[in-house]
Amino acid sequence: MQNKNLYDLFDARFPEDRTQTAFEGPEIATYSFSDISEASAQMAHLLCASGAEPGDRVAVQVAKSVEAVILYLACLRAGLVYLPLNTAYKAAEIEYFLGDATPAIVVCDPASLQEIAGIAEKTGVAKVLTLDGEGRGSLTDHAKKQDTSFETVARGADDLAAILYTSGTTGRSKGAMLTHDNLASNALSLHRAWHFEKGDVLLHALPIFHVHGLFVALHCALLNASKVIFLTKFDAETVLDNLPQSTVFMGVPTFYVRLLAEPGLTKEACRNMRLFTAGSAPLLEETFTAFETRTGHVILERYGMTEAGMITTNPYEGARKAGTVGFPLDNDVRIAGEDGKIVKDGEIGILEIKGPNVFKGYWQMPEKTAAEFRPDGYFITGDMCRKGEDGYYRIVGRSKDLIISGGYNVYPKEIESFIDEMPGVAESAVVGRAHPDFGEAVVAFVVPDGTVKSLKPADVTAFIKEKLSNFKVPKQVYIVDDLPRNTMGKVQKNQLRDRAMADT
Ligand code: MCA
Ligand code: AMP
Repeated sequence: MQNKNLYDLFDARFPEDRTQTAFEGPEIATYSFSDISEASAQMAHLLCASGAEPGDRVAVQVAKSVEAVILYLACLRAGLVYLPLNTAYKAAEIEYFLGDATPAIVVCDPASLQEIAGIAEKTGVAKVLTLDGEGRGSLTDHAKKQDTSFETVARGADDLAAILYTSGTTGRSKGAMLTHDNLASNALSLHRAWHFEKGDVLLHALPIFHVHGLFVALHCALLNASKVIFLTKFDAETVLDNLPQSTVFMGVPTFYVRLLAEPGLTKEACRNMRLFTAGSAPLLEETFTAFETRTGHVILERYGMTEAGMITTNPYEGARKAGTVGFPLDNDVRIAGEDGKIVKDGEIGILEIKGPNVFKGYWQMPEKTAAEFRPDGYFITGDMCRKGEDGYYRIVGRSKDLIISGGYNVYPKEIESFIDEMPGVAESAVVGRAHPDFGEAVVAFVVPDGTVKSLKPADVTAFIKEKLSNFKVPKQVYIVDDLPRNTMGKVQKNQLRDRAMADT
């Protein structure tokens, strides 16, 4: 077997002088490339000594820190499958992920140790380790005692490197299985497409439990042996303070909306910048234009999804067009109708893709996997797309019932099912409404069943907040007598969206 371990690809590109800085930032210590390789070796030893064997999953729900990045690299080195979890997830959500993925180890914040240990016991996870936002916890305490060299475990191209859960339009979340080759091929494509060059400094403000912050941003920097200015969270002022020392910045549209609200966003602040990229949700044309006017920089919008990494990108050289996602990266794309028939150029259809970046399938869900692939191997993205006469692809909507709020995906079905279980509720419908900061906001329409006296919007919000992640909590709840339905009995979500919009 030819070794395709992704870590080895990074390691081969680390600078000859490993004392060079890999990570630094206003809230963190400075880490050299040798710090990264030694600490990841120590953690890899610890994970193995804790009983994990190649192919085992390591579930991780921790605050953003360089140690969390090192943990990811340690998992790659030990041939383990990294399973990052959004820090917003609450106990019930975590229980599902642990039960489904059956990891050998779970790493959590020390503050949630008691709760996670309880869930781990219930779901049969053998080992729980802790890591806080400052890099402290039993993980690093024990790792420090381990050897600083580790022979990276050989992996085949098709072996799993990570599982990332994506919510589903129906039923529970699905774990997208990503192989070493999926991640490596996409990272190399982006590194090339975005012209990463010697001396680039990446300003990193994204969370590291999703594809955008973990793979798109970090992989480009690691492949380039670039210094990363690593911010522990997005804060517009901190980003502006660090822009003059940076050359590349990647963000979701909300980041750009918030940066534009800062008077400090000027051409001068961006004087050393080479590239701003945006994605995870549609970038509004007004944001694109305002950013260019203020900074002189044209944001490069790209499009992707958890199951495939990045799929298309606007060109680095050549026109970057607002409202478009550019051209396919190193994957084949086609636009087809629901029936699978390819539509004519210029017509709207669903984007289908095939290539080395496309995932291996959903973890232990062969039927769901099969349902999302065409017989000839194309994956059905569920995104409505149109190829313009200029050859640029445009994402014009979604065939899947999905809301993207500040770059986080929210599936209405999950929230509706949850609200429907609330005492006093007959049924509910959840839709997205345009939101100036988050792009889209979650809004719920709730029909009471009359068993609870005067059910209020705040009751519904409180009920959801207790059990589901904050970003899934509706920004507005309407209590209504009934839901509009068509003759087939299907809820008319467009009418609900119009009603919610009329209120803004
Ligand atoms: C926080 N809140 C949100 C969101 N984030 N509500 C809706 N949508 C959100 N995205 C809640 C908070 O919990 C809080 O609720 C209230 O809204 C206000 O929070 P605020 O302080 O404004 O939020 P924040 O902490 O500043 O976070 C906003 C953020 C963050 C920085 C935009 O959401 C973020 O980092 N988003 C990036 C997501 C991302 O990386 N997506 C990539 C996925 P309360 O007041 O009740 O506490 S990868 C992907 O999509 C594909 C592959 C791709 O193409 O990249
Ligand atoms: P996720 O499931 O978190 O990987 O989110 C992937 C989804 O985000 C895609 O299927 C698209 O619907 C959406 N998305 C990502 N980038 C863009 C973009 N540039 N424009 C429009 N939608 C996007």
